[in-house]
Amino acid sequence: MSQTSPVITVQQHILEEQKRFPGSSGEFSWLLSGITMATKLIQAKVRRAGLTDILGAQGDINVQGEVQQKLDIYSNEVLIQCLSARESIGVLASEEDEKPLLVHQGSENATYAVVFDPLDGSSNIDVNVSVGTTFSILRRPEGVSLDEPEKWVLQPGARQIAAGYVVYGSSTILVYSVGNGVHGFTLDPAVGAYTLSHPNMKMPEQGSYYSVNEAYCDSFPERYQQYLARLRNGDLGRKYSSRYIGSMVADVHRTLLKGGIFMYPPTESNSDGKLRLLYEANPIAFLVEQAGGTAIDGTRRVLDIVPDSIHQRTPMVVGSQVEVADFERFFVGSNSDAA
Ligand code: AHM
Ligand code: MG
Repeated sequence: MSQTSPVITVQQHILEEQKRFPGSSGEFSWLLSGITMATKLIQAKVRRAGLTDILGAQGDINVQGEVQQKLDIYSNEVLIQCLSARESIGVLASEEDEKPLLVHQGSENATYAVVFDPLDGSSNIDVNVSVGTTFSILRRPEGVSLDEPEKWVLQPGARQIAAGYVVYGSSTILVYSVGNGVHGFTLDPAVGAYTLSHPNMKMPEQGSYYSVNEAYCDSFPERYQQYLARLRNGDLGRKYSSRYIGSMVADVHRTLLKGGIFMYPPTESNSDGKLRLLYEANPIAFLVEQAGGTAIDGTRRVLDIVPDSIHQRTPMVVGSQVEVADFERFFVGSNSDAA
């Protein structure tokens, strides 16, 4: 950024974006400010992990069957506290909670559901590796009442009206879209403001990294194994290098900036992969498409999947156009898709 560039905070940006919606009342920007506030509180705790008694497992197992870290629980509570005070929000659905929460301020007229993974990659917390938060915003479907919270969130990702993530990495960055491009804001810790640093992010058409947990390669369906061999062999016109952090948000953020492909395929023990459709795959797919990339579940567009349960998982293949198109083209007609 040159010294003469104007400083644009995320709040200013959201207000500008909102002008595109005629008659908008400001409640949507108020909602997003709840997310920015919560993620600032989470990042403050993440930055002090190790100094405070916040590292390690809480001892409980969450609805996904995974050990909850103390920071998972803290992040979940902070998001719920910051968002349940926004009267436009009726439903909150978290990866950490078994059922969607009908927030008590939700008036009859509440319009939005917010779906989130409060702390993605939390098994990496204890070793100072980047973690993140993902969020997705949906409008309450026509005719659905306040006592049917599941129906608020069981919608295909194509209906998201906004989505984003925050990476708590070497700096804290918030990346979001309301369907008008993807924009990144780096948190300036000196003033506590998210400031526009990556306007209108576009994925390169092709990258040179692939990102997948290769330790599971033998249990991927054959087409994934063959595709990885194509990347390694230079069949896409270049030799690929591998990068895998094990925090989806951080792996996807790199893929968004540098191009390439991120995959979490089906495995023998997990025929739908590991990542959750509502909390992880949908917001990421929304952002990747907005940035010019592609997101599929191996065969279908992620955003077209109609969910039937709130914690359902999906395989994920997301990335630059060239890599994902090759995956699709090379395997058209392949009958080796079974996990
Ligand atoms: P989490 O939401 O419980 O943290 O799990 C999701 C994480 C992703 O961030 C990451 O891509 C994946 O789990 C890593 O899983 P694996 O260790 O099987 O590669
Ligand atoms: Mg997660």
